[in-house]
Amino acid sequence: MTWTRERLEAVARARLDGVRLVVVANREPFIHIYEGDEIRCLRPASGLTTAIDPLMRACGGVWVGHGSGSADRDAADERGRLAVPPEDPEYTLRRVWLTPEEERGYYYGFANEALWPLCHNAFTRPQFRAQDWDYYRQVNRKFAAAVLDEIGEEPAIVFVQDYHFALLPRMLKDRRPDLVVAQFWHIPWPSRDQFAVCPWQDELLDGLLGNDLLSFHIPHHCNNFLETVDRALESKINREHAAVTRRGQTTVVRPHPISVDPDLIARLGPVDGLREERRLRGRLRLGDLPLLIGVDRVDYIKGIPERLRAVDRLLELHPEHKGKFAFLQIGAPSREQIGSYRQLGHELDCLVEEINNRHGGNGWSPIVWLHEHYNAEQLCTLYRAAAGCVVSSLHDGMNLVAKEFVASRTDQRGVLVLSQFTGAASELTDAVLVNPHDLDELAEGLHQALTMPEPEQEWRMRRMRQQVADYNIYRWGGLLLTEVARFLPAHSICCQPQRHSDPELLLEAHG
Ligand code: GDG
Repeated sequence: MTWTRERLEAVARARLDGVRLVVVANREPFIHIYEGDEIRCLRPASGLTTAIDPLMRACGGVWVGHGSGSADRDAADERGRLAVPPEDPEYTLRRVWLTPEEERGYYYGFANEALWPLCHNAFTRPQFRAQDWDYYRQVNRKFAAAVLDEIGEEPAIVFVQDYHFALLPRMLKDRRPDLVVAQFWHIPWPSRDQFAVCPWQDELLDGLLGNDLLSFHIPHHCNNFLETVDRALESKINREHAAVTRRGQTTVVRPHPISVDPDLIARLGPVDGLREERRLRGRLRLGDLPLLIGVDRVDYIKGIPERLRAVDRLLELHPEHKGKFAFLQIGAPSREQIGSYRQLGHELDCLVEEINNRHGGNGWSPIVWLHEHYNAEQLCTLYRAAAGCVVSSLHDGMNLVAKEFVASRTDQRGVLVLSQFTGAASELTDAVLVNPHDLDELAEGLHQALTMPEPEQEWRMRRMRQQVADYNIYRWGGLLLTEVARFLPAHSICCQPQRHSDPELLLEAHG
């Protein structure tokens, strides 16, 4: 039976029954900014908010996040609270205020210059600064205080998101051992030798072992985590049940591949999609050329330079494509306070100019580079207009762009060229899978996207669409919730998983 929003809502009601759900994520799902004297509400571009927002809409509860917009204080009450989505409220957003020093040290510093490169095999060296680490601890404490304030004396499930809060689970458990705490780590977990270079690995691991449940996208990341703990800390590891016991507390470690809402994506976009496509093509001077597209935050893990060099190589290997297609790269600006991200932006500007100068002419340029944010409707129009979508991440926990592309292709056409180093590659095995470090292989992938016969596009796309429909975001949320609810004391839930009538829940939550 397919997972839907309604089924997730029913599971949430049955499992939570009066127990509060508190989600903690650095990023807020809605951000208020000043434009002149006007306040505008925006939805930030990130895989995490794309994935958790539907879960919150289905379950209700509180989302605790960093209030980072210029008008955020004015749009919230004195405790930093407001009902969201603003036009049709379904849950509460609680904003936590950080000083500029805290944001620099905790977010840009430790989370994004130490943990992010540490966990991704993208050959960018992590920066370990003691001051950033101090801020990371301080901000984790600040969020713990906000969560405890929201919960009061009530029972609650706290669902922590990502690498910004490795210390938070232990802090919560120390204060309230009765809370159920779970965490989803949205990025890969590296090998134990890679993680061991972090000067604070023991504290980070101990913090994470405050969770009752710790979840990653794929089994490989779970195994890496267990091996890291085994090497670094005094603890008891039960391999058969993928569980770690330390200081009298057990943490189970489980894979849950995140996904998207394919029905919502299929409905997204303008009523007259073709007219919108023509308008976009006209504005970008693309004529009727077949399009290859890339959509990413500008981040060194996404393999964007590799992809552009593959366009260059494609034109060397297959000059017959000259003048016959365009590669459209959307790069949403990201983390620009960090030097390596600014540098990447400059590198991309230069690379595009160099490749376009080498191969372009007669009014044609192979690459169109749009270093700006596009809205979700525009992205869907582009996904549908494209002959192929290229995801060439050097390493990626999952990669939701790949799944969004597939979900938007209601016409069963289009080719997905996908890096084998994404979590998505273990599910979307009918994509053209490539090693982004192998320039010729990536270039051949682009060639395949431009030349694949329609019947082959169709059978590959049908199978990938089925996969995304079956393993959608509601399934992710429903199975995680079911698994987390098993940690609630018997009196606070109305039905235990063993008594649930849905066989898929029983099998998957216990399997
Ligand atoms: C992390 C992990 C994991 C991109 N540009 C624009 C825009 N986007 C949206 C996409 C997609 C999201 O941002 C990006 O999601 P990803 O999954 O590709 O990547 P990360 O942000 O790195 O997310 C990743 C994810 O967490 C979830 O667990 O999959 O591995 O790194 O939804 O559509 N959205 C809009 N304008 C843009 O210009 N509106």
